[in-house]
Amino acid sequence: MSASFPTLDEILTKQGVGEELAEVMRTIAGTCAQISEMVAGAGLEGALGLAGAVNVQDEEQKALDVMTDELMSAALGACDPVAGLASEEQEAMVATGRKGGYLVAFDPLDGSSNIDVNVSVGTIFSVLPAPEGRAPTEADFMVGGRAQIAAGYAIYGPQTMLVLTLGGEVQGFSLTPEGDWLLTHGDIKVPRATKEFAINMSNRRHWAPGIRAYIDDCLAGVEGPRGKNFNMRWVASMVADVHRILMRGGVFLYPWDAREPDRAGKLRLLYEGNPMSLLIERAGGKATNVEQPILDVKVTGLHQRVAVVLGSAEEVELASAAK
Ligand code: P6P
Repeated sequence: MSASFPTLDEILTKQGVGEELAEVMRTIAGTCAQISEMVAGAGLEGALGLAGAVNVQDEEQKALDVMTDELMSAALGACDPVAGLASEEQEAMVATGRKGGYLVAFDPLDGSSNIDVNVSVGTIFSVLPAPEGRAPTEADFMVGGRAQIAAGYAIYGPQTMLVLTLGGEVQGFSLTPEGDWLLTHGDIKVPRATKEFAINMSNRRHWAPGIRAYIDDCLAGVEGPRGKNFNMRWVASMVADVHRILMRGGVFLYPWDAREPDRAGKLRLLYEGNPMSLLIERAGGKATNVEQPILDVKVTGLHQRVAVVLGSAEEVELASAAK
């Protein structure tokens, strides 16, 4: 282990997060380390491909979706300060039988459609306060993004990293071969300006006019109204796209589109929009659903969808204001 990088444990102690929250973070970090190993070995263990089932999102589950959900659910279910959990892969929340402490909402393996083609995927988590003196209900998860105590993700890529905020700055921890998380990226900040946007261009005909105009202006480059050329990226793995933006700036858009007007977009508010928006805001960026900051969006369901425009503040402001 490198002597120059502090460990996650040392940071949890230094930041005085309290033993209960520290235990929750250690449980999440330890489980993500196990998932990293599981993902890396999937091809060898025959764990690629479909699980033969469909989840609550009506999406075909990958074998690893099921395996990682079971891992996260078991670990958090056995973590004393956790009173309840909600998973992208499960219809209902799970009460652990304990009271007080914390609730954890998570997407155990985001971007799993990339697993079989060896592209980065990740785990996303959101830690909320649990009600005191009683068992939690589904409504206790619907307190809104600004109530989050902690949030973050693990990215399983060329390096495995854990990027999180405990309410203050955004910190990045790298996983060592020995299974330790070392602070390699302290106080991550998103540059206010960027020349890089991330969107699934194949959906252009379905977008609202404002987003279409914003993207067309980016595509017009130096000859257009923006007066500068843009680059485009789309990994189709939110964790990978958000991580790139935290590392070097950029704007990520998964906007509302006309195909399903009753759904705000594809991404889920509780365990994708809210945790990623907390990270981005704490890193000096912005995150909206075009109409308002995502962290202010009223939560009305565990699997509620939300349109997402997040990243470098200058671009989020322009995209959110475009008519
Ligand atoms: P599309 C992965 O399935 C995911 O939920 C996000 O990680 C990602 O940003 C998005 O969907 C990709 O969606 O429509 O481009 O495949």
